[in-house]
Amino acid sequence: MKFIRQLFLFSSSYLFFIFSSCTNPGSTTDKGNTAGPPKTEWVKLPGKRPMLLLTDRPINAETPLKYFLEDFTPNDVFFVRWHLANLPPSIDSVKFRLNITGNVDKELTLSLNDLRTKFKPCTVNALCICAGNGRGFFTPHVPGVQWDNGGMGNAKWTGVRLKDILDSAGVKTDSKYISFNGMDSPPLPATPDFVKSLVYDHAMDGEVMIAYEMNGQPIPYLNGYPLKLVVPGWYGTYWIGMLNEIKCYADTFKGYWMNTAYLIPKGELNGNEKPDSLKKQLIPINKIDVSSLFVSPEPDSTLRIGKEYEIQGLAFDGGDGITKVEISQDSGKTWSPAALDASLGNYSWRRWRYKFTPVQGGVFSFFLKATNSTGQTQPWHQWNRSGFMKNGIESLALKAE
Ligand SMILES: Nc1nc2c(c(=O)[nH]1)N[C@H]1C(S)=C(S)[C@@H](COP(=O)(O)O)O[C@H]1N2
Ligand SMILES: [Mo]
Repeated sequence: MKFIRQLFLFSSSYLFFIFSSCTNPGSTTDKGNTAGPPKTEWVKLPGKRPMLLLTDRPINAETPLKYFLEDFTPNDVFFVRWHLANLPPSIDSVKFRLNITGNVDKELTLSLNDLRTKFKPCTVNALCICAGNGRGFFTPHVPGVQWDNGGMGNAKWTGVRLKDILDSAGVKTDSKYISFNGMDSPPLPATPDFVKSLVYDHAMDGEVMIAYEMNGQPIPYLNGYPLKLVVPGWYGTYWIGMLNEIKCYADTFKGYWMNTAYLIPKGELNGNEKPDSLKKQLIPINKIDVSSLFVSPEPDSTLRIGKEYEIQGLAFDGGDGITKVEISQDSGKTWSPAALDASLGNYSWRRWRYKFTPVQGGVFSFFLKATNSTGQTQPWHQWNRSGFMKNGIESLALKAE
């Protein structure tokens, strides 16, 4: 028997559980493609359809794989990832203010109405992917939230350019770092607040934005209502939700979530290192690596001999643009191209399709590899101690009868 948990956000940020004995609303095959721990616990979060629960305090929940057959991930199944359990019980859209302080000519306090009316709106299609997405597939196993492939989503983000906001505060040109903080807070004073930073040039590149809409709707509470920093092409850890504090520094910004957590081996392709010889030099995680995955048919599907199927999936990178997706049916000796859907922009994921007709019974194994416009592609094996940036080549085994 599978359970759905109802999770309510209770006053002053306590969570309150009600266990109900509903049966599993989705297929039991929503569990990723290769190994990895199967997720069998479903959760009904406020404003969401049933999703797969990873942890409940703080809330972490992933998107069932079947929703990745759409160009954009619906807001009500978009994955949820928080580090700190204390979320404000409610946010007043009229009283809410975004503050810009620090190394600026004039500190700014902006309402949501100011953002919508005083600045030029902009829109980008972009993938938000957790750095730890796919961590559950790492061998050897690494600690951390054990995501399958559902710790990501593609959305159309609308808001204002961060550059326009910083310019309007008169950010000083000797600024080195800009930091971003949201309204979530640690339940224990010993836990550092979740604050991230970007170097000045990146923050001012005209692409980083402060979004107030996701897929044409206000950002859902659990995805960071009312404002989310959108850092196209970079891992989700920088996409600060419930954003209400931006600070400019003439000096270096230092903080636990920049200098201790979310680090990857320096100068190594795909963040690679070996369990028995860990790299000594580490740097903050940054741009999304080239990767791809199978979405359909799901791994334990049985195909009919002689029938034509369309294998479908996704490929993405940090914004250089996916140019090629290939499938191998002979363990990588030869590769054939999959058909790419039209590009939705380089920061979006790109869907692909591959026709396959099983001519006889048995098990068919497929391997998948994406390449981007700079020629970067995926390695056979990828590993690091934190389970970040998963991009080892995926396989899919399908049975035909
Ligand atoms: N304020 C705040 N913003 C945050 C986080 C957080 O814990 N607090 N988590 C980050 C991480 S690691 C990810 S992957 C994305 C996830 O965004 P989502 O929950 O909207 O899918 O939010 C980022 N923004
Ligand atoms: Mo993340």
